[in-house]
Amino acid sequence: MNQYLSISPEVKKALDEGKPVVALESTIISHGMPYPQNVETALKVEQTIRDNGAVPATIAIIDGKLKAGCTPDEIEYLGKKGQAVTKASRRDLPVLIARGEDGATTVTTTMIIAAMAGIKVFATGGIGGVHRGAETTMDISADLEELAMTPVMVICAGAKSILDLGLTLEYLETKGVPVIGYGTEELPAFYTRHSGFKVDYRIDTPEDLAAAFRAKLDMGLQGGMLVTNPIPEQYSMPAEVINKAIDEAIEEANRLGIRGKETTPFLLAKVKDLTGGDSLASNIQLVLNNARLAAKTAAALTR
Ligand code: PSU
Ligand code: MN
Repeated sequence: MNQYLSISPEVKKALDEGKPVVALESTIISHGMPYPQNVETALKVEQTIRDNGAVPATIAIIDGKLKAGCTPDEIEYLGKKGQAVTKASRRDLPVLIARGEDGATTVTTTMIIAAMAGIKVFATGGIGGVHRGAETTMDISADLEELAMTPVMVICAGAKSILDLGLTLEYLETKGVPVIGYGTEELPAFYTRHSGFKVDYRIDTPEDLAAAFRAKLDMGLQGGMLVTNPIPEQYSMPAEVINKAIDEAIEEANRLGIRGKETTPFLLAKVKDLTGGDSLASNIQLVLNNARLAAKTAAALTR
């Protein structure tokens, strides 16, 4: 185990005893939602994981330590500090760690730290992907490369159509990442259950998700697995409303020349502003829904 990794006592005990553990990211806390809803949601997600029989491990970088398992005080700190916490992807780790700084972990770095700690299942809201216009900007999230190399199952609600969903699926196919629809053959688009794109496989139970991932691990095939879990119908948003907001957000980002790591947080915040509180409420519900599935799947993996 490396000297930079710090596993909380509760998470360490669960892992040692072969109990189910679910990793959670912290970019969604510091950059994905406003304070104090971000902290409330993060704590509620942890509780949901406990209620469904697993131990939550919120992952973050604090004072140059890779944390697998944050305390409620640390979650409060990350939520309150918000955008002032560096959004940390794979390329940010060396300097942040050497300087002893803080970092909010994206899907990429949450997978890296989960794998270091021995955690196999990770629940979040949405993943990064191939951005619209990537054929000229080359803006492709490091999340896709991480899914190709790190053995963690990521349970999300699909990807937002701030991305080019078709190209995102092509990229994942090239990289050999299985894209599973939970109870659906269609890729969900985060706020809505429908995207018009097909997933690779439909799987209907946590046991079958665990079996597929177990087979991948047993074969020694590198990389993770992407599970897309549609937002519950009653919390989904009308497609016209959300798509209009996304188109407007992308236009504004282009007009302002937003680039690089700022693009995703800018688009997410803009979409939230344009749709009032509605998108935030949906966002919270879909994360809770993913936490429930992740806890059950982590439990099935330990059997
Ligand atoms: N997409 C969302 N919500 C999020 C993110 C993406 O719908 O919170 C965050 C995640 O942490 C994801 C990161 O890993 O943004 C991707 O950023 P980028 O596109 O810069 O790789
Ligand atoms: Mn990017």
